[in-house]
Amino acid sequence: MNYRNGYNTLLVALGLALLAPAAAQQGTPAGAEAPAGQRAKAWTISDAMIPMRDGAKLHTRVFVPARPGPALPFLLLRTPYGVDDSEEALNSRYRELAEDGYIFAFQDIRGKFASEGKFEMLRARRAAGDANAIDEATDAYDSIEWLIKNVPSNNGRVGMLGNSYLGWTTVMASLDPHPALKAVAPMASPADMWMGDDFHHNGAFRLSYGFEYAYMMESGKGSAQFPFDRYDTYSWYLALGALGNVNRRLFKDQITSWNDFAAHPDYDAFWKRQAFSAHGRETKVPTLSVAGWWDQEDFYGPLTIYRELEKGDRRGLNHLVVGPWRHGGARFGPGDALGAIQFDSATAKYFREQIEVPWFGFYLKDRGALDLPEALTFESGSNRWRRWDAWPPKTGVEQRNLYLGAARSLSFSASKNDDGGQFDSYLSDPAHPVPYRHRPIQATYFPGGSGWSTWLTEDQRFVDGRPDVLSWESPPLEADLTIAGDITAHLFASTSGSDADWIVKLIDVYPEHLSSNWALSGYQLMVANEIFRGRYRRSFETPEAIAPGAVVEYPFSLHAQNYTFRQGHRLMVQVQSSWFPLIDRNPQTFVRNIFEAGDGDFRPATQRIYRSASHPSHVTLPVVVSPQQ
Ligand code: PG9
Repeated sequence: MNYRNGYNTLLVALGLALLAPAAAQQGTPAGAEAPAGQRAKAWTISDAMIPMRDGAKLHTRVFVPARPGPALPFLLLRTPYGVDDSEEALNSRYRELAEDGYIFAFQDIRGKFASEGKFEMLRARRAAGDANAIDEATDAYDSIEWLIKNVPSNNGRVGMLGNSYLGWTTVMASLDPHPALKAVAPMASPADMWMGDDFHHNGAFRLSYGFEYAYMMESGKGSAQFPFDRYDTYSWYLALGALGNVNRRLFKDQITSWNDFAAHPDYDAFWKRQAFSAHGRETKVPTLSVAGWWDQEDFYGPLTIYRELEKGDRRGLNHLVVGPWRHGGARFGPGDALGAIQFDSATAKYFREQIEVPWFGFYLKDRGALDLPEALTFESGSNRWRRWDAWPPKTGVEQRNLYLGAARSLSFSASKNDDGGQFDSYLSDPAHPVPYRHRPIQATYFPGGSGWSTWLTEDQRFVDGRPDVLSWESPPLEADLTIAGDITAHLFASTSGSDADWIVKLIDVYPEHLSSNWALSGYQLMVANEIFRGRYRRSFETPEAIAPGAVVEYPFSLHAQNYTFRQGHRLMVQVQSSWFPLIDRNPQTFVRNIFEAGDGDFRPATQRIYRSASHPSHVTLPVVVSPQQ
């Protein structure tokens, strides 16, 4: 990928503007003429500084279709990445919606780019009853109020959408909605940064993302890349050593989010306050949560938001769509492939044309009937869309345990053998952590192109042969096997250390002889995965050391999937104890706060994975026994 393409990919992945926004003029009313360079044929573009209730003004760029026509609804996108500043960007990323006829408003959130105020990473909701407080919901409310009063020819209705951070500002707005907010479609919104989204998974710190993103967002008002001195960040992070070196050598306490990571290693009030919760309220704004099965940043988020909103959805306003996408992958391109994996149809285009356009058309323009099931998921492998009346499905699915067996076998029958030797073991050495994707590991959003966005579909054979990665494999399947719903790992493991990370991957192994596509012969495609940090086995709030040598059960979610393992393919489970530098290295010696561990605390440990009758490590699969549609 050349530099320019890589740069565009980076920007698109983030939902960023293609150029820094033109300086906004204070008090410029929407509808005023934009400078000549920005004047567009199809749109009248104007900048406004919209006043919030506390006096801060937020830069907003408004695109009104130039051709006179009926009054139109707004689509509002609130971003920390700089507003879309060109007609071309609008027409490419939001083309289907733009062609359908909307007034678009892109807004820089507080403290970013041309907006006033202070940026706060994922600003927590204001305390109930505090009338003077502000948060993303009040900023959205005040913006909507201003837009419908000041932009001519609007129909008084507003929709919100956006990917990831923009999805989150959308979701926050819908919890305390302005009455004009009639529908939202948050894509890949995070829900809980400690439990399962960008910054941690089950408390294991996402080092490369946390470090690079915090620097990108908080080293200035715009976006900046950390200046790595090398291409392969694996060796850079390894050379960095203990996490305390970040502030000592680099950040000097100036990056707020990094300081928060270090001050709040456990699941304390800081993370709980920030996490998404509908607080038992009735779901009032129609919400279409959009997720990607191979989202490398926020997959936990949209499914959690859907689940939370469902609890208060008395009027059937809450829906879920999951496609075979990477982070934000439904927003652009056809979506017919991800990395080496083909899906036989243009899934992202289908979403934009057949789901998103009708969704907003129905709620904002009173158009048509909405032919949308409760949940719509793309079933990769068989490569077809499935409609569900509940997610996860309540009927037609049977929970079946896939057991790790002797001689690295994998089957649906548990071992009957209970002698003490029923385990496999490996040495996990923090000095040689397992790379999470093949090296060189470019910076996450490296301008020259990065493997980040598709790493979840990488062929796992690149680690299969390592002595510190164990694989268990089934015989070739005699018939297709489809799963739909939540997958759970139940690991029985011991460590010679006093803390440990456990990574479990569920993998589809393609047949060795695949003459229809040699590039996929023997391919190991990760279908589900997750990490569990052993110290949190009893409590996410209060970590505890693990007794060396004790066999401990670790049940944890590998999240949801809808996938068909084809006849002739094999199932595989892989287990390892590091995933670097995606996840920081566990010292494997219990220390109260890993951000304060010294270099000497990092020690090798021998890990045992048990597969006996009394300690039957397994993965529970939601096997479809009678498909709905
Ligand atoms: N995954 C990104 C993010 C969202 C919210 C907080 C931190 C990071 C994003 O793509 O916006």
